Amino acid sequence: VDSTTRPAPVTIIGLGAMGTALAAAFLAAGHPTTVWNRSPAKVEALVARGALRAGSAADAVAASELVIACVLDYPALHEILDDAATDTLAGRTLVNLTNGLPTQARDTAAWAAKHDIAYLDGGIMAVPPMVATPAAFLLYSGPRDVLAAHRATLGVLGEVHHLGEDPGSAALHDLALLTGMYGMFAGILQAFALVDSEGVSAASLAPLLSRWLTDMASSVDFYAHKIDSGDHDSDVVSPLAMQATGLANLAQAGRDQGVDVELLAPLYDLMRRRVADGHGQGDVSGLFELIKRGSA
Ligand code: FVH
Repeated sequence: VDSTTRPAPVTIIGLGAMGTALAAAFLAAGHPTTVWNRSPAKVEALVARGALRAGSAADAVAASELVIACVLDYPALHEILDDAATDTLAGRTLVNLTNGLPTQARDTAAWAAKHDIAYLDGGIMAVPPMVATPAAFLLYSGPRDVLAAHRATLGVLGEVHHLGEDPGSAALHDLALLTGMYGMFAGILQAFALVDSEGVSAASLAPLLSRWLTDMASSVDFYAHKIDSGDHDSDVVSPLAMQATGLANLAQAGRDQGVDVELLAPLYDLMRRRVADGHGQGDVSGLFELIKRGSA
């Protein structure tokens, strides 16, 4: 907001861990902030910090031109908005930061268009304590002019990334980023279990694991280039056959120690198939060719 503009009013629907963090961020930035939650008790702490209490979802919607919803899932969103609040939303902007499927985002955009509601779909790439810090970024998709009109306000929450006019695009990218994150979580937990089997604490492995994963994050750009070019067999630093042997060792070590290694079993199977297809000297990025065919 520039010095001539007062912070715009904003309504937050859904005060779980994330909705509460969003509302707190707007309050801290001086925005008149109206809040509503299915379980009314969750509004109290925010009201004590200056938030305006709405008696119903429709009242919350009526309080601001910009309405931000962040609830568990799309069925919850529609449960809240479809009856009481739809008419009130007409002529306003709904920014939906609820996690969901691209198809749900597109269906909700169609519902919004039918009711004259300007609609942006979004994904929050932050956990609640990161909201409104430089580490937070949010993905949006939907009409460019709608985002432009509210960019300054939405910028309070974190860096704004517009992924195009297709309303499903933010959800698609959100799910892709979460896919990468959960793959990493699986590896982290498996690593801790392996050292635990020999009495090594998680805390003592953590600095080494953290450093290694940070170094290996450069694989994202390295593999992206190979995947986009379709060439997995040139400029190979770590051939797949060698990696398959290493992966077999870590699976065997786990089994020897009584650790459940099933999380990594599908990856090992993919590697074996790719090697059997004649790509043993190719890169691990080549597994993408098996995964994308859905033949895994
Ligand atoms: N918290 C996180 O780390 C992640 C970060 C990235 C984005 N996600 C997504 O944000 C959405 C909300 O997540 P949350 O952390 O706020 O989730 P909860 O604390 O579990 O709160 C859920 C809220 O949804 C309300 N709710 C659930 N079902 C209904 C329903 N049928 N009707 C009305 N409201 C409903 C719930 O209300 P209540 O239980 O307090 O009455 C909370 O307000 C989510 O999509 C994450 O994937 C968070």
